[in-house]
Amino acid sequence: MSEAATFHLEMTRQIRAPRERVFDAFTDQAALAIWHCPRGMKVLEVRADARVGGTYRIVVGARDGEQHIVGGEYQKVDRADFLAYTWQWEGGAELPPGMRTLIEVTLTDKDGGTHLHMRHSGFPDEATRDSHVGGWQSVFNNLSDYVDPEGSAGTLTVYGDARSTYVRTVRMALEEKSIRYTLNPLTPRDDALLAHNPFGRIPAFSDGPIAFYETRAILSYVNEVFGGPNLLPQTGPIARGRCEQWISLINCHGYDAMVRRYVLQYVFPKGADGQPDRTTIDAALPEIARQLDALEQAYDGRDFLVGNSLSMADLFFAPIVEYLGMFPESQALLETRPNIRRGHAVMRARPSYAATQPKFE
Ligand SMILES: N[C@@H](CCC(=O)N[C@@H](CS)C(=O)NCC(=O)O)C(=O)O
Repeated sequence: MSEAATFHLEMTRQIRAPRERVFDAFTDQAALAIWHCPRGMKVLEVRADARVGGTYRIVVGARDGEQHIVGGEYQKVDRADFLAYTWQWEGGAELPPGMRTLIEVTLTDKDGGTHLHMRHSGFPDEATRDSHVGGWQSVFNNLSDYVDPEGSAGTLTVYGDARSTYVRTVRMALEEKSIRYTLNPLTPRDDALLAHNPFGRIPAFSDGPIAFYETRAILSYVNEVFGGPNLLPQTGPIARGRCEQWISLINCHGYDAMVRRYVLQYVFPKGADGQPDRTTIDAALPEIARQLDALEQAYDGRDFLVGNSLSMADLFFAPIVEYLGMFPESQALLETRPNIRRGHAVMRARPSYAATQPKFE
């Protein structure tokens, strides 16, 4: 190893699986083929002879077709406590050509599961070391999904009250992609939420240590790293731009008028005698009508807001339309907008809609 190579990174992870199972996931070829790559990539080839002096080679494919190839030699294999192996990228894109780094994995029993400590040493500089952090976090998310009896529900959490339209948008996206997750029903008033979103809004989202807030950002990540249907239009830049336009309209104006200044006035009435505040509602209605007009035209005889298949735009809009269908003035606005009603009927029929139906006590 190079003398100048003095930088290392250390990572820990609590994994809900027995130590033997975690250890074997590191050494078993078939297991490595399933988990040993960052989210959104695929292990294309793997060969592993996990004995001292044995070697391994893993070929990882990215979505864009690029391949990343890593290999090395096992230096210590103590089942199920400790594993050390060299790590060398072929091609030299991630590390200077030929540079070998060392990985040491220590497993201990903790809290009924396994505490994983990984030390990756031998980096030539801080920047190269730091460029490996996100990759390892993502790889260990895959490891956790693989060994945790809950699968990805042990790794992925959506934070937020199921009645929130934005929370439902994220949950529907995960359902559309058939991804298991855990819902932690924090409300915007929960102090605990601030640890996940400093602005106190829901939803927030975490994939192990990788965390996001803002619904569009969460969807971007989910769409890119998980398989299943692509939630962005695949028919070119005009369709993708249009999808972003409808999402932005909803985020910047639609939610404010339709939900905050209309629906929530009925749900949490703040007017005289506990009645909804008429002034706020009456001011919101013309804006809602204009927004619905634009969205009505977007369907243009089709079932979805953009093109002929579901996109993120539909996932943002559907939970709001559900609420608009519950109150008198918005019901009347929907009556005269048949495209929105037809689009919503199509959304209502989707399993992702039923699976995320909020309960009202
Ligand atoms: N821009 C945020 C908006 C999220 C948002 O406003 N969520 C609502 C619930 S649907 C909320 O947290 N409201 C509480 C508040 O405004 O204090 C996103 O896209 O996630």
